[in-house]
Amino acid sequence: MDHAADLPVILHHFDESPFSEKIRLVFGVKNIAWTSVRISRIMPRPDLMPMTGGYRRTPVMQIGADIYCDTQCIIRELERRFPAPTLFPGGNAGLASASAMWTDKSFFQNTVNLVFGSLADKVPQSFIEDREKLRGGKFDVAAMTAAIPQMRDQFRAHVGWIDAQLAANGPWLCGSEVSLFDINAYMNIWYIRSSLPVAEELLAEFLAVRAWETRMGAIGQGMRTEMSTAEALEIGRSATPQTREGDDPHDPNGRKVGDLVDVRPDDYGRIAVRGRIVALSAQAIAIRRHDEIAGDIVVHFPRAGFLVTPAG
Ligand SMILES: N[C@@H](CCC(=O)N[C@@H](CS)C(=O)NCC(=O)O)C(=O)O
Repeated sequence: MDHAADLPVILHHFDESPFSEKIRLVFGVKNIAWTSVRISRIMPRPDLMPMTGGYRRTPVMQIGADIYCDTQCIIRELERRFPAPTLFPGGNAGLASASAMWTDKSFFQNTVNLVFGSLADKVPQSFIEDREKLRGGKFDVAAMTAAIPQMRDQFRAHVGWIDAQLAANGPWLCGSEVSLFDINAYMNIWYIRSSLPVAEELLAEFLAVRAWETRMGAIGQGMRTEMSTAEALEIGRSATPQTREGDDPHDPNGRKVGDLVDVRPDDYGRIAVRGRIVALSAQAIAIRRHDEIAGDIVVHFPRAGFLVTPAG
C-alpha cells in the first residue's frame, strides 16, 4: 500500500473530543471520505504511540506513514489536499487561522472548567489521574466546581463576541460562507451542548448563535467508515512517508533539513518527539523518525504553540 492515492485519510479520535469535532466538521464542509479510528479517552494507546512518537493529544490524522499532530496542522493539510470548497472564503485565512489561539486556549480552558466543574463527582477517577499526568499538575474538580459562577460569566463574554459578529455580519463569522472561523468558534459551544443540560440556559439569550448552531449542525461529517487501531498501525508500518524535503531560507534559528530536534507542545502534554527535520516553514515542521513497531514515520506539527529545540 504505497500509492498516495490509495491511502485513506485516517482520524484517530474519540467521539466526545471537541478538538476532534473541528476536524469532523472540516470533513463535512469538504465532503471528504475518511476513516475513523476510535482511540481510548485515556492512555495507554499502544497502537497509536509508535506512530506519533509519544505525542498524546487528540486528534491525530494519519495518511500512510505521515502523521499530523494538532488540529492546526491537520486542517492545513486537509486544505492543501482538498482545496474545494475552501475553509478560507473571501481570503480570510489569516484571521480564521489565528482565531484558534482564542478558541483553543482561553475560551477552551474556560469551557473545560465549566464542563468538569459541573460534572463534579461524575468524573471518573481514572480520567482524573490520566489528565493529571497530562497536565503535570492537579486536575482539581472541586476547585472547578467552586469556580462555576466565574466560568459562567466568562463563557457568556466569549459567546457574546460570536453572537455580536453573527448578528451584525452573518450568517457566518466571515460573512456569506462558512469558514474555519466558524469551526473554531463552534467547538466550545458544541462541547458544552454535548456535555451539559444547562447549556440550554447558558445559550438562551444568544439568538444569532442559536440560529448559527442549527446551520453548523447541518454540516455533517462527510463520509465516515470505521477501522481498528491495529489496522491503522499496519497501514503506517507498510507505507512510506510521502513528505518531500524542504528547507526554509528564512528560518530565524538557521535550522536545516537533517537537524535532530525535539518538538513538544508549549502548554500541556509536553512530551518531546525526537526526529530529523524533513521540512520546515513558518507554519509547520515535519520530522522523520524510525520506530521499532511503526517503521519509518514522518510526524508533522504546527509552529505556533510548539517548542522546537536541538537534540542530541
Ligand atoms: N492543540 C491541540 C489540543 C488537543 C487537545 O487538547 N485535545 C484533548 C482532547 S479533546 C486532549 O488531547 N486530551 C488528552 C488526550 O486525549 O490524551 C489541537 O489543536 O489538536
